[in-house]
Amino acid sequence: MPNRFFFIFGGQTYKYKLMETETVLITGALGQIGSELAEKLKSIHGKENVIISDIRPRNEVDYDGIYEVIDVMDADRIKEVIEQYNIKTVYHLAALLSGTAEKNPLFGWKLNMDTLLTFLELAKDKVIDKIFWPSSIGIYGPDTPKEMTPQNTLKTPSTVYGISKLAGEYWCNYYHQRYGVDVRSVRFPGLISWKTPAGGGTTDYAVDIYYKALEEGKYTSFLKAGTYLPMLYMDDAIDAIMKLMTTDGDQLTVRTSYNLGGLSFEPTELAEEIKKHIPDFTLDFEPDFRQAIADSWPSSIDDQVAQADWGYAPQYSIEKMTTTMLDNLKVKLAKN
Ligand code: AKB
Repeated sequence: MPNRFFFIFGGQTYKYKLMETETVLITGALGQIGSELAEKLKSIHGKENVIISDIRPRNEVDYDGIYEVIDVMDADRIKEVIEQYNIKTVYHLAALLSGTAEKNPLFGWKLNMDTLLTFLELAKDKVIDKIFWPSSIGIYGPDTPKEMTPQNTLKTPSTVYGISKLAGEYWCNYYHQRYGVDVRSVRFPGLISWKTPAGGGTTDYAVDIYYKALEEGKYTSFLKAGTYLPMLYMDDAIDAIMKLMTTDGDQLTVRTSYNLGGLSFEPTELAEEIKKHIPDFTLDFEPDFRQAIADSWPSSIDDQVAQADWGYAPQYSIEKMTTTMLDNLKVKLAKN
């Protein structure tokens, strides 16, 4: 039987159902989200029940637990691993992000789309029970209201990443409506964390800046001053995944993907926070192709639906995030 406990926010009490122990698979697990989600899931399901996968050979991977090499384009290999471990829930994180996908649009589309369909088909055929799949603020485009972008509004993505995430959202909804597939999703903003560097996104500057602040005392941003984007600290992102995945399915009113807000800042504001810790830190700007992507995205997000349906409640401010990033990175960089 699953455990239950209660949490309170905004004066309301929410039931937070802990997961029954089960065997789970994470794809793209060596990435920014996967490396932290794996630790969280191990603490819930036990090390022996969390299978992480990525494309790198085992001997190049420093991980305490079960690791399987999976090329997510290989549907037979995915099925083999799922059957071998009797996996019931999949966190399908493998994807090309906005910057990388623009360099190879057709491959970006194929990787992001074909692999999602592989898991949706497995759920339709009842091989697996449940899927988590991240969407992104990249689904929005220049026609979208920029401030406090609502859950349902105009979406005209201008990147292949955004197109693939938007199509993926509609596929999730389709498989849920037509076949009853339990697939759940959130639209992540830029994610900030210290354990694993970000890889290939438009929001990556907000992670890179901390490394360079500590290593060199200066940073050259690939986005201009004044480029406000929605951002979220990783602990809040992992908490959101766990809350969404442990909510009773009948409480979920959105089966495309939930808007997630959190923080909204631009490079100069982040630099000012860093200067409180490293007074000589300097920031300059050399915008590249990612500026156009950032300009097409919202600057802040309205996430009232996620709050109402499953109690989304991020905790990190820009101040708390900056202190946490710098304290942890100092230790990490000293070890390297
Ligand atoms: C990216 O910048 O591509 C990602 C995202 C916002 O989905 N971090």
